[in-house]
Amino acid sequence: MTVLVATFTNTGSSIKVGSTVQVNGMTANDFSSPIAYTVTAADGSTVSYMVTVTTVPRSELVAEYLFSGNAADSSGKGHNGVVHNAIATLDRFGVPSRAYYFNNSYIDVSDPPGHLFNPNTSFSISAWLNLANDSALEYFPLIAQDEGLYSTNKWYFNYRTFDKSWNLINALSFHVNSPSMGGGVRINSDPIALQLNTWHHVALVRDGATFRFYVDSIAKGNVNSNVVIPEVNRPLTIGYAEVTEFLIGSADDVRVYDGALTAEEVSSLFHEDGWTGQ
Ligand SMILES: [Ca+2]
Repeated sequence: MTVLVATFTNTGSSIKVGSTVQVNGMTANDFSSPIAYTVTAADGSTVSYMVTVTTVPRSELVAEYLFSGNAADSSGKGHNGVVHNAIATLDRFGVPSRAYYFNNSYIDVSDPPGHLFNPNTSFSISAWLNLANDSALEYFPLIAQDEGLYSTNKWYFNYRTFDKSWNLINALSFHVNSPSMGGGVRINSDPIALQLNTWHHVALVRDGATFRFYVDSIAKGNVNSNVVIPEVNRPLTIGYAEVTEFLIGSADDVRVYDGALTAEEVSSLFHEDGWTGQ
């Protein structure tokens, strides 16, 4: 943070931070605090822009799957995944073997059993999804822990085109169930209609009694819920849930945090490595 070099394009005659002329891709600054960039136009008039750098703290990261040729957990917490027939594929930058394509395949993380994080206070899930074209599908599992079908212990984050009653919803959905919950709870984002064959960043943040959804860093719904997520005595799975539901498409950079990400931190994850959208 203390020696970061910015790249920028500009019109006008100069850009300064304080009295120091800034050179694109050259001048380093300390971004521990917001910095004012002052642009001077040809007529001598000036405009200042405050620039704030947000990084996502890794202290609350409990699992991180960058899929750089395997499903290793790079969080340092040792929750390594095992790949079951998922195929290494291009990531959003077009780099080979940096994401996984799923089609009746999955990754599971069996060590250790039980919660990787405390789901009943605050947690966050961040990932990239690229849904393949299959009009027959109504659900796209991203990540889950479940003991099976119906009213078994589970939490399950997915994208759904239809709800249980076959109403078109096109929403990110967080489903919780247990033997004592009957039909369970479905917490849905605003309608979002993810484009197929396109990388989208999706995020779910639980901040106490509020669930927040984001797509490509844009807020897509706040839902109040005090749902109690049960202990689930089954492995965490990526690309698969509830015995029969499989992701058809690619996923990448799946991260789970034991804390609530801010909107700025979600935006920082969306823009990671210079991504500006597809
Ligand atoms: Ca990746």
